[in-house]
Amino acid sequence: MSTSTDDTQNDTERNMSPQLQLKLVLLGESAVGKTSFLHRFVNEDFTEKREPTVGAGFLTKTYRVDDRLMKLNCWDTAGQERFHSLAPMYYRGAQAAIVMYDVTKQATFAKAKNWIRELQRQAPPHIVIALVGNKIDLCESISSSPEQQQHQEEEEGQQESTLNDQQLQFADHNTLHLYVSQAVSNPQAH
Ligand SMILES: Nc1nc2c(ncn2[C@@H]2O[C@H](COP(=O)(O)OP(=O)(O)OP(=O)(O)O)[C@@H](O)[C@H]2O)c(=O)[nH]1
Ligand SMILES: [Mg+2]
Repeated sequence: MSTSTDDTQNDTERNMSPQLQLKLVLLGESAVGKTSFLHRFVNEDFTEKREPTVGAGFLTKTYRVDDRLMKLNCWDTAGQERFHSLAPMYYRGAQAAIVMYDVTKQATFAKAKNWIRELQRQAPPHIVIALVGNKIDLCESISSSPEQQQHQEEEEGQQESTLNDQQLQFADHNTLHLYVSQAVSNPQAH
């Protein structure tokens, strides 16, 4: 499968209307990296200092799958609590959801679990949910330096080096796709 963004697609693709459109919504605690992940995915870039999203953002990505064009309409929600009540507007009618947490902050995983429960109660019944632990690059830098790891643990509490048993069991129990990602340098969740 080859992919192309709206900015880079060639003239032929530009003149073809997509044969399938999918709605994707991103949910998760503020600052876990939703907007960064989406910009990495769509535009293949990363901005160090990004302002928190207000309301929601919208980006599209067009895929070519064999002879068909598929357009992904991505709604990037704001994670700050004051925007929580807007979320149903964005997951209504969605075929897919990415629920994101920060692998270095356990509290953001608790928030992700709440989003999953809300989706299970209120989103379309056949929605495909992916649970994504972002900022895996921070785990790699932690494990490369024990002194730095100890310093960060003291500052931020217990660090998670990678996916822990609780996260794996929760994903398994809820039959969720579970991935890790790093918006900082890698376009693919892996
Ligand atoms: N090291 C590292 N930093 C990241 C990564 N992804 C995002 N960040 C940083 O984390 C901060 C928050 O990222 P955002 O993408 O704005 O987070 P958000 O989830 O969209 O936040 P809200 O819009 O408030 O919901 C920014 O300073 C990013 O540069 C990552 O994979 N690794
Ligand atoms: Mg954002």
